[in-house]
Amino acid sequence: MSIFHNSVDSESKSKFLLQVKELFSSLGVEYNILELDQVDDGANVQEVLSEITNQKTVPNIFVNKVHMGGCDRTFQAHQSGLLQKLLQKESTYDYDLIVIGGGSGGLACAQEAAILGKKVMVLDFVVPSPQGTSWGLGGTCVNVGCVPKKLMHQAALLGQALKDSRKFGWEYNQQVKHNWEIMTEAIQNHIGSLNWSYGLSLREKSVAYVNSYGEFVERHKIKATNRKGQETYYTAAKFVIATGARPRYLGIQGDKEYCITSDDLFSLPYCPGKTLVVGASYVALECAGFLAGVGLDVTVMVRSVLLRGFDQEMAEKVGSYMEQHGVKFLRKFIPVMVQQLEKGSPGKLKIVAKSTEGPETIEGVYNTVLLAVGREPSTRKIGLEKIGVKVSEKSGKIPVNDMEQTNVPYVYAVGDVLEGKLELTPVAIQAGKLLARRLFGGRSEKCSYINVPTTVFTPLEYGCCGLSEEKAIEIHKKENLEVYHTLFWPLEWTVAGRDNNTCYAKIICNKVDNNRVIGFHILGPNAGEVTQGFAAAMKCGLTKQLLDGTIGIHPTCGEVFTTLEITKSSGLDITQKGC
Ligand code: FAD
Ligand code: NA7
Repeated sequence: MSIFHNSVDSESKSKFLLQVKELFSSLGVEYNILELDQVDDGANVQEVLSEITNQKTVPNIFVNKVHMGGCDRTFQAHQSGLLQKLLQKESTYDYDLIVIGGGSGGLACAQEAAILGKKVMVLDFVVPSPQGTSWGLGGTCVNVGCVPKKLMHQAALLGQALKDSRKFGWEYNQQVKHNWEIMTEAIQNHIGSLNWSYGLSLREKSVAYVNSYGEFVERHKIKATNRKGQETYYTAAKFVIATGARPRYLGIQGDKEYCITSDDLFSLPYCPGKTLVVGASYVALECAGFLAGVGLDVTVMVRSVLLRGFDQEMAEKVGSYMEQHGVKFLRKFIPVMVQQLEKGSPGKLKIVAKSTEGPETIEGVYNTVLLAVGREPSTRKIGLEKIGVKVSEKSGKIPVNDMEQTNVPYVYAVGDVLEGKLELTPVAIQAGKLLARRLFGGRSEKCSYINVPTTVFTPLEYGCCGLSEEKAIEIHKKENLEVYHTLFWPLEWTVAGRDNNTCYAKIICNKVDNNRVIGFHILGPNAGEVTQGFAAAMKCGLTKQLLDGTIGIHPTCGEVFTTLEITKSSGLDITQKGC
């Protein structure tokens, strides 16, 4: 691509050049700029240019030797798809796009690019866990993440519903117990059907799916190695890295031999029994919650705080509900050794842990030790160094600009591999889809990583959107904020005789911005369902006044947000009276 320009041009003209450069960069196009006022025969070139193109202004742009015009014409051509056609003309690559990783982000991007008429390949390969677990197409969410996690959470909720049901008149005499094998088999069958439908969907869209491990070997070229070790090479004009992340290990004696991670738990062919969960974030607490919910003896070993990064008031409430409902917490301890006492399904493991605050060590015996101590992005063994893609040394994550483009223009990345972004399925999907539309569909929308809602599916669910109270204070200062909150008692819990001062709703408002809601937090049943709608409202600029003017749906949990009156700063009592 060639752009002819004058470096001394007015600010507005330079702005045009900048826009064109940004467009080409976002499309991964390499270009040359000739500053006409900085070369000896610039004036002559300018004259010849105006003769052959009938255009006197700069920037004057050529794409693959075809005259495009100025800034406006280039953008029009991008929108109509003409620019992409011209760019493609000279492509000698096997594919327009190769996506490495067939998970949430990779599949979304590949399918969208194929819908837009591109020749696309996806490589997806699961390296078995140290325990030997592997799975099918679709990535973490479908196989070892959101889907089996939510289904196991549902199994636990049904157990609670069974207890409640007696109060609602259900009579049954059989002894109620949970069968791990039946649950796991049913969930795995459902996952199998999802794997199959992903494969079908790729075929329908003519995306080439290769079940091989992909790694870069040189510019625009990858090596794909299948299960049998056979190697095939493919080239593409553009690449998307969507390789996701895998559970981290502790690096202590016995961890890889004897411990399992979330990669193994959801297809474990036997009930894990008495379980120690190491870690205190998202994954750890969710797993601890449903394991306890299906009747197991569960202990959580916490290094520092619960749910780091989340609102700490909410995190502590999540923990205290779990504690009241049978989960034990060992706070401020880290494991130092895991030893096998007995083989079996499950066997028996001895774990030694030391205090983070002093010399104290403790020991415990468990059937299963589940490590949930964070996730390592799968970026270290995919040849990124061979093509010069920068990776954060510390985190292994890939820094990208606001268009998911790495420092190498023809290489993009989405999902869990991204540095500083959220590790959530809908985020990966949105980023992947919008990236394909920008690259091949003449669109310009970027993925917004702001006000992304999420829910922690602990026994009492925690939904949130926007800032935690700590972060809001850090950014906006305490004096500029008003926090409204209340405890509430879901109607369904009243007859069931369940805790009446446990569910909690809180919003954080920015007083100097029209009382805009900048943090939304709910602890209660169906928190995810409640949070989703309010997240849309926050995208539209929700304020306290708008919430007050919204009529609630009675009787629901969500309606509590339409009647919030008590501010935290008032110190007034928020407990619900009566039982
Ligand atoms: P992935 O979905 O991980 O896909 C990457 C794929 O690439 C994998 O199949 C991998 O095997 C493959 N791959 C890796 N390297 C290569 C290679 N070199 N060649 C070929 N293929 C390769 N998110 C939510 O939004 N809601 C939830 O409730 C939720 N729950 C979760 C629960 C658990 C236990 C976990 C672990 C995660 C959860 N997440 C949840 C997070 C969510 O699963 C991830 O954010 C999402 O899957 C990331 O998508 P991705 O496309 O970046 O990567
Ligand atoms: P996170 O969110 O990275 O949390 C890791 C947890 O593990 C956190 O509680 C850590 O404690 C703890 N941790 C980390 N290292 C250790 C060691 N060495 N010993 C004990 N405890 C440790 O990971 P998750 O797997 O829960 O979730 C990752 C993403 O996957 C999440 O965003 C979801 O979207 C899905 P700390 O607070 O650092 O003391």
